[in-house]
Amino acid sequence: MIVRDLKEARNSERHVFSEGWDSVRLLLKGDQMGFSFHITTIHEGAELQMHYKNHLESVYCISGEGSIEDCATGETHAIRPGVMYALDKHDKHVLRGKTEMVMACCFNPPVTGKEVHGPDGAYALEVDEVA
Ligand code: 9YT
Repeated sequence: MIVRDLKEARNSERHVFSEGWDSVRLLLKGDQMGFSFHITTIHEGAELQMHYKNHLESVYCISGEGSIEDCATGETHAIRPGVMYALDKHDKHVLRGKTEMVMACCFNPPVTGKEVHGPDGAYALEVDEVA
């Protein structure tokens, strides 16, 4: 069994920071669960273009308000607590934080912890790396 406390993970290398967001990786590939699990904070006013070409992701909004734009259709969906979105088609999207938003996220395949967002907003697939 794996038990982790978000407060403790926040003060460890599991907590990564980037422009407009930060994220605590509670589960990574190295935990061998078949998915990774993150508590991500989108900062107020952030506008993030993302495209996970190699990963499927589902995201549940715990707190805050914002929106997600589906770049394929131009549709924008409101995000508020209780709303989930799943990028089941590796959907290119723009996430906008009207306020700070706290999101619980799962990735399949799991994030290793060593990815960086490429210029296209994707994470490369690092098959051999274990976080
Ligand atoms: C909301 C969202 O896209 N979260 C992604 C997780 C974050 N980019 C991470 O932990 O790398």
